Amino acid sequence: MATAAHRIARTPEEDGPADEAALAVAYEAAFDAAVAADERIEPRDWMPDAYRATLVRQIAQHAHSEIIGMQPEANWITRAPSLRRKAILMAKVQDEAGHGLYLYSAAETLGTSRDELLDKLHSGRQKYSSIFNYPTLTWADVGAIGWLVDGAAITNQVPLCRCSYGPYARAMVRICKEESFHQRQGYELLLTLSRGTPEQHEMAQDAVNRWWWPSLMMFGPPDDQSQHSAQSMTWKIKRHSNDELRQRFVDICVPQAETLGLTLPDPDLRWNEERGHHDFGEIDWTEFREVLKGNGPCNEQRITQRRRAHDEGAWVREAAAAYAEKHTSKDTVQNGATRANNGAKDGEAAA
Ligand code: BYC
Repeated sequence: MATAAHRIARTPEEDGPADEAALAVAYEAAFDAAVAADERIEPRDWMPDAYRATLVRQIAQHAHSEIIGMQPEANWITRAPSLRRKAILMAKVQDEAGHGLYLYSAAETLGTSRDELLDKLHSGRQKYSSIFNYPTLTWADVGAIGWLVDGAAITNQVPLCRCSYGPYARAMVRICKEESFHQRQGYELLLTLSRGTPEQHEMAQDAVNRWWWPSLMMFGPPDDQSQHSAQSMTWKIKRHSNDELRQRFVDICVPQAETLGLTLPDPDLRWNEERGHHDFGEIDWTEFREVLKGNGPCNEQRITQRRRAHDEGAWVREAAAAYAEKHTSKDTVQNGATRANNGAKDGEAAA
């Protein structure tokens, strides 16, 4: 039986000459039906231009966050306190690079090249997550990033595994599995520090104090100021609003902080029996907006380092392109030769 998604995969050519306006209406209706039926929209399906643009915006911002997000933690690779911690941290930072690759590939299925997206990141025309504009001052920050930043990422990203756009949803499945490992390593690191010497405990507490509020900002502006949420939820790109996910994250963190023996730096944090959730204090949205404008503590450093890494990697891209080119031409020659050979053999057989 043809599903709505199959119907929208049909192109105008397949439908034969018809009234273009009527076709556009039919495609839009089929797209809406596919979304309503929780079917996946795939790259070759018809989709509204605004849906495509929204996905490119969100996936690009997400991909950029993954690769910029390598920087704060990479800062501690050379100073990890043991070989075990160093190996774990290197694996984690490498995972983030991989996540960037899956996401840039997902964006490519929408017709946007990785070069184009990187160019927009480097020229400041596309954003990355606010969270990566804060410094990693001590080793405990690696733990706080794992517990809070990766924890917030999982809370936000698990629902994205059900995103209406197939390639993004599928990329998120693997990303979430890896993020879950990242979150646990951060939690275990903080637990070790918290149960260590008084100085180590204090270092863990200080890191949590500094990362708590920026982690809450990761979920984006409050719902009444979120310009994209309503449309993204109608399209089932987002499944929950920013405030819903933020609340879920706070509710998850409170008991975890108790087990860690650490406090969350919010005097207004308390259980609300009536709501069945924790109330929490006012987020400093002025700080959030300033970070988004480029005025956070590390914005300049992060983007400068990213541009430098890109420039220094130019020779790798050139070598890879030359290698691919060489193999394509070799394959073409070889395929040509094989075809000629096969032709000759067929001729022999016929003779
Ligand atoms: N930082 O209408 P809204 C990671 C922007 S990676 C910066 O609510 P939307 C990790 C927003 O883009 C973490 N900008 O937007 C990696 C929009 O501006 P534009 C990244 C933000 O899209 C390595 C404007 O504010 N995760 O976890 O409906 C190591 C209005 O917002 C932020 C993702 O990207 C922010 N925090 O919702 C460890 C997940 N918040 O584009 C961890 C996928 C909002 O109009 N993305 N803005 O100029 C999403 O789920 C959504 O895009 C957001 C925002 C919830 C972030």
